Order: sequence, then C-alpha cells, then structure tokens
Amino acid sequence: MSKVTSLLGAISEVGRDASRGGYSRPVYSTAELDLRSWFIAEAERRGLAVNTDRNGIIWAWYGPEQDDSLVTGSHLDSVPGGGAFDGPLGVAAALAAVDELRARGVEPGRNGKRSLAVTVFPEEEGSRFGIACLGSRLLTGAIDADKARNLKDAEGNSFAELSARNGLSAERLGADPEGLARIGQFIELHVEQGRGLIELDSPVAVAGSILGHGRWKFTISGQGNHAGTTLMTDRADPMVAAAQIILSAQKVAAAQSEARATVGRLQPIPGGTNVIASRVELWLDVRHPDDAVTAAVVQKIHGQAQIAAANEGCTVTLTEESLSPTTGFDQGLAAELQRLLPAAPVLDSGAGHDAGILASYLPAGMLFIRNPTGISHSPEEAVEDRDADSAAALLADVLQGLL
Ligand code: HGY
Ligand code: MN
Ligand code: MN
Ligand code: MN
Repeated sequence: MSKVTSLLGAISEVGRDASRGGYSRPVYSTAELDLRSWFIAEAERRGLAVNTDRNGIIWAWYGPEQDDSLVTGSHLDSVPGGGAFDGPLGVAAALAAVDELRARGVEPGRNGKRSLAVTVFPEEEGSRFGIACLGSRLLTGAIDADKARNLKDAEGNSFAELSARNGLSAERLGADPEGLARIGQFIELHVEQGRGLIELDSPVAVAGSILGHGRWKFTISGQGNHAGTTLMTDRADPMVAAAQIILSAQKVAAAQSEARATVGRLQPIPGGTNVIASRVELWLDVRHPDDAVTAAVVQKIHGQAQIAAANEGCTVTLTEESLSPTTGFDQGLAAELQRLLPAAPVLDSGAGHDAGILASYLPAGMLFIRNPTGISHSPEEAVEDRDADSAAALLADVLQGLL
C-alpha cells in the first residue's frame, strides 16, 4: 500500500509560496492543475476510471460508475500560504485506502458491493473566486449557476472563463442531479484544524457538526488624495474607518461566547504608500453555532461600521457573499462511523468542508486526523507521519464497513 506520507511527499514542492510560506494553490492555478494531474495519474495507476464533470469535480471510479455509490474525497486547492494537509490529506488517504481495500481483496462494485468513487472538489477554500465549497455548491445546486459563472478573481477573470480555459463548458456549470445521484454516502477525511484531538488525546475523531459560517464584504468609500498635501482635518480616509471596523468586529465577537469574527483580507484602492485610499474593501468571516447569533453579530458590526464611516466622512456598503448554516451530519452514518471506529470521539468542526454542503442533500460524514500544532490555514499545520499513514487504514476500515 502506498503510504500517505509518500503520496504527499510527491507533491510537497507543488505551489510552495516562498514569500508567504506554506502553499498557495488557488483553483485552476498552475499549482492546482499540477495537483489535479498528480491525482489523475495516481488514480489511473490504480486502475480507477477517471472523469471530470461539468463543474470541474474529478471522479475516480473503483467499480462501475453508478448511482448510490460510496464516495470519499476532499480538495486540492488551498488558502494563500496554507498548510500541506488541508485537503490533500483526504485525497492522499483515499488513494492509499484504495490500495488497502485491494490488498484486503475488497472489490467495490462486485458481489453486491456498491462502487466506490474518489472525488476532488474545486475551489473548496473560495480563495480565488470568494465563495467556499464552490464545487459542491454547484453540484448540489446550492449556488445559482449564473452567480457562480460571474464570480471574478482579483485579475477580473470569471469562473466561467477559467472553467472554459480548463476544458469545461461555461454554459453547463450548475446543478448536476445525475452527478449527485451517484453519491449514496459521502465520507471526507480531513486534517483537524484546531486543538480538539490534542485535547482528546486521540489520533482520529468522527465529525459531529460544522459551525455555521458566512462571508461579508464591506466597501468603504472616502476621498482619495495626496498624503502630503492633505491636512488631517481635510480627510475622508476609508482606511481609518476600516481600522475601526476591524476592531469592532473583534470586540463584538469577543463579547459573544462561541462567536468568531475575522478580517483576514483587506484591499485599499489604489494602494499607494503616499496615497490616501479612495476606497477600501474588506472581507469579514463570522461563525457561530446559532445562525441567528451569527446574523446578530454581523448586524451589530455593520451598525458600528456605519458610525465609524460617518465619523470619517465616508460611506460604507455591506454585501453578503456566502452563508452556510450550522450543519449536523447524518446521525445514522455518524453512528456507523463510530461503530467502525469505536475509539474515535465525536468532534464538532469550526471549519467548513464540502461534506458540510453535501450533508444537506445526502448522508455525509467526516473523519478528522490529529494535527499536533492545532494550527491550520498556515505553514504550521501538521500531521505526524504515523497518524497520516494510519489514516489510510482507518479510512479503509470505514469504507469496507460501509460498502
Ligand atoms: O474556511 C473554512 O472553514 C474551510 O477551511 N474552507
Ligand atoms: Mn479543507
Ligand atoms: Mn481550509
Ligand atoms: Mn507625486
């Protein structure tokens, strides 16, 4: 059986980001396309039948392509400066689990067993086009196809153009009921992105739920001007308002237990050192177990943003970019996973995943693998070799039990 560590070792230089550290593998970038090619080659080497669907999701079939199959997979795109495991661990473990099943003489798609498919979803992080889990939202119809087509990256390329540039038909992007029917159950193995498994002292956990989360964009407009000729009393500086919005997001969330608010992305326009910005775009990520609290936190931050903007002689607009409710996983499947992995605790996830989108349409479940640093979306994300390699056997146990 290929070891997960050797599979990951083969891609450990793809998309390295020398300036940020870690990896930057936005969807349809050279790095992510290289990872797609790697996955397809590894899948074909295992005799899996590979195809890429209308939304750019790669399917590798062990057994005939058919409805109600058992499907496992994750993603290969990353956040900017991300870790080596967020996404690729689940994909590599799935490939190694295919080896393990074959070594055990388990033949999906034969003797009454369901077929097995390994999938790779595009744009899980939403790092290029702004909406997380774009591939699974398209597959399920959770996002309007036109809205998806017209999403733009920082260079102004639309998702439709990038899809077409990679061999897909822009017109065919969108809900794919036939593809969705292929999935009887979906299992995603993923590196844990917090400290839960360290505190639980366990190498693996079964996911209980995914924290509701959303993304909002604030656009603050002021008066662009010269840094040297404009007195402080004559300014309408959107960066000053933005600073207050970031602080208020921190304060509002800190005052609400379980809430998380993050501004990790901010874009002054035009962005010159000696230029008072005319406009600032900033993106807010808010999460909370109770969707009503998430909405209330955003509303409070928005109210304070309007005051901050007015105080600076600026205006502010807010647009909701994406919203995912708190999602529980299929109880029956979760119970099955716990039966198959009796020592695995149940752990809720503060991170979103494609399995969380699919969970609203079909029985989905997740396995988390211990991360000794408890840090993610960072070069410091880690998985011990022994935990990475045992992930394949754990996943094979689960897949064999479910097939
Ligand atoms: O942002 C998230 O929760 C996930 O890592 N895409
Ligand atoms: Mn992920
Ligand atoms: Mn992630
Ligand atoms: Mn000048």
